[in-house]
Amino acid sequence: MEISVTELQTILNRIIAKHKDLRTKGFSTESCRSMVNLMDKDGNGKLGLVEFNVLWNRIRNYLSIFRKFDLDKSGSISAYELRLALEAAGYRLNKRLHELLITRYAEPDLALDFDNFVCCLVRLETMFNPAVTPRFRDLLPPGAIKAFFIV
Ligand SMILES: [Ca+2]
Ligand SMILES: [Ca+2]
Repeated sequence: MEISVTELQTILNRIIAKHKDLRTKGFSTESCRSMVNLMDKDGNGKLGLVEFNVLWNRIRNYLSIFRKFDLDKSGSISAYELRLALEAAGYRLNKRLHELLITRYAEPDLALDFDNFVCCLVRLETMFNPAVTPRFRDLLPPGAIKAFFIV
């Protein structure tokens, strides 16, 4: 079984629609495409069962982090909540990257919807984990990731 970008979008949106407490407009085609690109180890442009399972386990983990750190129960993650959530997920980011993430992923009210929160974490996890996408790391000079991301 292989899951395409469109199929992934359908699956994920069907699942998150059941969680009424989450603020989200649903996963966009673009964010599903980047998830497929990031998880697609064999490079066939689709997610096999193993690749999908890895992604799904991460999303479940992100969902529990999201709920735990949505301190005001707004259904979204504010800049302050994001910092706490990312620290809980093991990321101690410098101020610059934190602000970059907010600029890139937050809605106009500066809070992250659930789908953007997932994209943000998938992206971070990929940047930090050389086993997932060596391609990204290859673009950076040695030591750049640590220097940039760690406080
Ligand atoms: Ca694949
Ligand atoms: Ca909140």
